[in-house]
Amino acid sequence: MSRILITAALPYANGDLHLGGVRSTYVPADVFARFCRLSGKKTLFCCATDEHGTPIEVNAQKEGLHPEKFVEKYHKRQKKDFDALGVSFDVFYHTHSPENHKLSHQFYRAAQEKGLIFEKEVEQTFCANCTRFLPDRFVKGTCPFCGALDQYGDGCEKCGKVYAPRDLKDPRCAICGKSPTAKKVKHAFFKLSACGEPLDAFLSTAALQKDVVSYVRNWLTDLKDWDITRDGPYFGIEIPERNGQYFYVWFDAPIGYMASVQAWCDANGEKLSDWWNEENQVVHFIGKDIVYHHYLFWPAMLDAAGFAFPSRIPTRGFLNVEGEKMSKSRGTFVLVKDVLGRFSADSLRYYLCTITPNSTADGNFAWKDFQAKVNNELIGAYGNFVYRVLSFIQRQGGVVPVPSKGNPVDEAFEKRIDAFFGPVTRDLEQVGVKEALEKVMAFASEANKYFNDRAPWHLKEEKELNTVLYLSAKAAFALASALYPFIPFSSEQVFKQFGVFPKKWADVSAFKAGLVLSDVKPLFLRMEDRDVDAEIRKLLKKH
Ligand code: B3M
Ligand code: ZN
Repeated sequence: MSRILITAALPYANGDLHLGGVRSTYVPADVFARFCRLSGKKTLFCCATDEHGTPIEVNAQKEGLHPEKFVEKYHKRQKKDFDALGVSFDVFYHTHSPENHKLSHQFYRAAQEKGLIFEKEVEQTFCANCTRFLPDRFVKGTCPFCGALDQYGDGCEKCGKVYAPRDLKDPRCAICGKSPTAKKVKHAFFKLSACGEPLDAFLSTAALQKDVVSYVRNWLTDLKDWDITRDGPYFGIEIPERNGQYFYVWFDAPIGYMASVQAWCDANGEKLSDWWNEENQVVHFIGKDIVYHHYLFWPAMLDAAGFAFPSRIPTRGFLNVEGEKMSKSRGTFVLVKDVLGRFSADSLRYYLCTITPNSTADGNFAWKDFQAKVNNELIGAYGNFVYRVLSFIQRQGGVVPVPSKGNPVDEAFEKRIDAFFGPVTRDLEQVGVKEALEKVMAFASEANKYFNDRAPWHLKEEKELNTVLYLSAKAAFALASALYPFIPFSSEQVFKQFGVFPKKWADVSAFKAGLVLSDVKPLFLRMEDRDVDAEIRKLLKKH
């Protein structure tokens, strides 16, 4: 049976998880991974912290920690957030690892053998006082575009323009404050300009996201060779034959996907080649800010090293908060752990799925919208239905009753229970999380309507009452099964109340008359105004 390998973009071990990343990448990837596993596919869901590069080195210095200690600290914190959110990685590894070291050298050598690595002299910023090269973040100065003071060497936080450290007016070494000089040095380049043909073939992969491919194709005519080295000291993977130079973080970062698979395989007696091959699917979930790296650099590197191209790269847009760009200083930079401090993981997962279409469209997180979707849809259409049905049965003795045939309304409803999975499955196969969820919720409304119309509290005839209760309970079980990939915690609660778990995706045969209900209680807490308003006030305070 073919296998499916799912990866989610590797978060920098440089801070806590924020809503933008979980909305674009981790929640959709987790929904898909859970759906694949439940569908019986052999699935491996991998991620790691991205631990190299200058921003990490700079921040480690600020915290007075060695980069190794620093990334370890954030790796642990992110792991905790992922667990709390129910993101079910099979492996959450590190890019600063022996596996990644080894594979990065393998990729480099393979590219060399294919003639895709060449040397070129570049001018780098150098601090004579510190006797070191100063990569982007180690240089500060005045923005050449808008004149903002005290900006980093890689771009201006005021006007958003991107530039090289040497473009800064009045550049200074961020460590000692002295003005740096320029020094010529040889770097290794990856000859992306020679990869037009394989990249063209890759971009013809049918399952790639059309809205992305259409603009990536424009870049093919002007492929720029890529500087993959950085001068030491640099927190990264050293290239011994280049004498004190390191791989640029973006060279070893995607190899980190593979290194995580390798680490998992070593621990589980399997082989990397059993996962990463032409027969299987390799699916990378990413945000649209890293399209260039995943649609060009990475496939070119894979091709050079003789590995299969990815099958899909689900690519999602940015998240705004209350209509504004996420920004730390404006208080719109919302952390996962802050939301989970007050509201449940399933509420957050549900809401994020409703604002994440199968495209690069940006989403907007708004507290009042979050509250309305949770209270009206998740609880109003689903949670209350399940609770009403199960507590009704509980009051009748707590056993799922035996149904009878004959009533056309009931029979039509039973057909709907069996049929609604079909379109949901098709959406999920295409990684359409929002689209699939909307279809499940449409069925929840149908189930509600059925329960209200058939009003079991008015039914006197036992056979009829039993049938309505049986079918309503079956609908509740089917809904919990269909919602499991999206909101696993509450679905598990429903399965426990029934005492059985679904055997497979879209298979409700575990549900039957005679099941004894236990511990029936509401699945969710309403989001109250006072809590939501407190979050909004927090946001306004920073404005
Ligand atoms: N660490 C995070 C980002 O730019 C970056 C992703 C690496 S994926 C191989 O969003
Ligand atoms: Zn200096």
